[in-house]
Amino acid sequence: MKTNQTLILIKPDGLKKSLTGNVLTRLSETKLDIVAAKIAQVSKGLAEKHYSHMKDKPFFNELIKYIMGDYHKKKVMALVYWGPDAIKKVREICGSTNPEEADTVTIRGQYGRITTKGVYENVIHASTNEEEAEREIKLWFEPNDIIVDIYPTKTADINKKGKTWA
Ligand code: IDP
Ligand code: MG
Repeated sequence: MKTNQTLILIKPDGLKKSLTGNVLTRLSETKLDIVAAKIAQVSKGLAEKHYSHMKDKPFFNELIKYIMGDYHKKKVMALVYWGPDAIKKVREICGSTNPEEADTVTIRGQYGRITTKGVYENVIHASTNEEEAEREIKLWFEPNDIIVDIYPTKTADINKKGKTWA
């Protein structure tokens, strides 16, 4: 087992449906540590960076609107979970991308749906592998927001406080 970290987003449909508590309770089954958490509003720039690997998909524009909260609430909850096999354990409890194919006891199987426009409203995002986790965690969080040292940092120039990603 390898200790690693993963970015989790409770997406706008999860917040709109008051599923935050349910999702966090399901995630606690993993016995991982929460090492960062915040509520954030997703700008177009952040949304497009987060989903940059999807930009050629026919549903890309809908996906950007979805994660920005155009259809629900304009906020997401972002978290970093850390511990043995964090990436794998969290993906397992999330279930398959398509909420109708996801095992019914997973978070996406329990709470997700497909809209008439064909968007998978699947409640939760979780990083797929270590490279994706690193890119995403650095996109969503500053080093000082995370209570463990997971990636190398450098001290920012004297005009700025704190650390930045090295
Ligand atoms: P993942 O979230 O399970 O890692 P990705 O392939 O990275 O799945 O897709 C990112 C997000 O894009 C999904 O969570 C879902 O919201 C949306 N998505 C993925 N594939 C489809 C599709 O075929 N139709 C509609 N939406 C999709
Ligand atoms: Mg993905």
